[in-house]
Amino acid sequence: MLERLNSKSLSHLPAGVERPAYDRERLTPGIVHLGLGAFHRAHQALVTDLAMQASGDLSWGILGVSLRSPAVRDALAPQDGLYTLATRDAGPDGQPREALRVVGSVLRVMVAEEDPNAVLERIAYPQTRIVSLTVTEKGYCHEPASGLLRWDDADILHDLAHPEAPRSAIGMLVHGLSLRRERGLPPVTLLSCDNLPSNGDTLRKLVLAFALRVDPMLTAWIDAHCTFPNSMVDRIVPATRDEDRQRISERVGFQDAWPVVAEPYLNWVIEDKFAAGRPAWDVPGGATFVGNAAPYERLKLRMVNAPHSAFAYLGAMLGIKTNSEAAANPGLRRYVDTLIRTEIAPTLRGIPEAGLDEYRQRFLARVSNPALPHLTHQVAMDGSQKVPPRLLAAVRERLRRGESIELLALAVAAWLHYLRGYDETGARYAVQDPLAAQLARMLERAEVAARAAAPSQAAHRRALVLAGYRPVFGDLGKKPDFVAAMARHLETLREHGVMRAVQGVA
Ligand code: CS2
Repeated sequence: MLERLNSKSLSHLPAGVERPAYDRERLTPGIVHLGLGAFHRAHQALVTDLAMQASGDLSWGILGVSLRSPAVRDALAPQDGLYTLATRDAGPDGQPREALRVVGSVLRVMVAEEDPNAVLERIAYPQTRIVSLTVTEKGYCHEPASGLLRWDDADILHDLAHPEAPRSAIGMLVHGLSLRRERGLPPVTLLSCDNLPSNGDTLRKLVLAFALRVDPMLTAWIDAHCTFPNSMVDRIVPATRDEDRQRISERVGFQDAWPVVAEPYLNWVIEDKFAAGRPAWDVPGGATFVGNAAPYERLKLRMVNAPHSAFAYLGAMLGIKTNSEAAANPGLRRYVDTLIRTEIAPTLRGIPEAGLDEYRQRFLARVSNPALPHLTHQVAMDGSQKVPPRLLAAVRERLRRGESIELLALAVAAWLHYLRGYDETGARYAVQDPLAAQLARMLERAEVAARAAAPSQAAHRRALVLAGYRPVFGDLGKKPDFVAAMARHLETLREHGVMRAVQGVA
């Protein structure tokens, strides 16, 4: 039985394992991070660790917050916040290779549900200068189609009524900022690192909308003093499996209850708009600062996330477990490659064709990484939040220009088809989505409408109901070309399956 990884282990790690070269005893907290999942620990926590090591400025320790689950806290508390980041790919011989670094930037993990007040106090702590977030798309409690805060969301309603014990990230930020203002403390930077278009601007709008219901003076203070840089993060980070825990612990020589596994590629682009300073994140292997991150986000959502979702839905329907297996299926790969070249890349005006081509090839190589089992169902989850920014934004633009949406529409139809909850092998799975109940009702209504229609009209009626679901599709349900494409693709998927559907378009 291996000893548990903790501060004392650092000087006993095997030679090949990188570790923080600074004195962790001297670390002080500067960042509160909401959503301490694998994604954060594979980028921001790592780059903060590298930045503190390179600059010697140890005032950027991270106080991590898990919103609900105590699991990460329970894993990392006995480890003094330490964990291993393993970056994996296949070497030239095709065999997996893996580089390890024990990351030292996380000081402590808190669980908001257990003690929301402790989180508010930390946001309102004098030394806190950045509050960052990776709470996934659904964590913003906004309607995907319109970007507006969902005032009917149970957590948002709760947080308006209970300022002392918020549950949502938005409630936590606003009530924490309110305390800062009351105490006369300086403003902070609110940094979203989630996969949303203009994530900083989106967060700003949601925070200001909520704050307006709390106190108009607070809204004015936040607006005048806090900053919300947009950022884009690109790194594939699958969920950690037990075999990763075991292999990594053995290699590190200490038991690590929750290491994180990622691809070697990392691209983090941030707008340099910080209200109260920032770590020297622009270290080698770290972030790039730019004036405007929106074009990078658009590029990434469309050239990485859209095809990722396409592989995930179509692959999952074929009963394929991982994205790399989906990308190895010649029919799926041809379809996704054609989708990127003919319908996605042309929407990214202003970027040279050669650059887009390189981006496409790199994405296909990354998703094919055989040493990184990333489950199709992991990428497939939360489709109601992911499909609008990844696929529907491009659909809208192309329709406006009178351009074909045939391939994009197949990826959207694949999501709707996925919602049925069983694949082509007959295996059932749970649809994980914050709007799962509403989506299930929508599917039911669509089937009722299809059954009530004449046989030649059934597919169209079904598509009308589905595309009419406004929280996801907005006004697209009123576009005849879109509804017709949904009807056609859904019919092929239902009657003939995924392979016929992809062969029909690419
Ligand atoms: C994936 C992303 O789970 C998903 O929806 O598409 O998490 C993807 O791996 C990252 O955005 C890559 O940067």
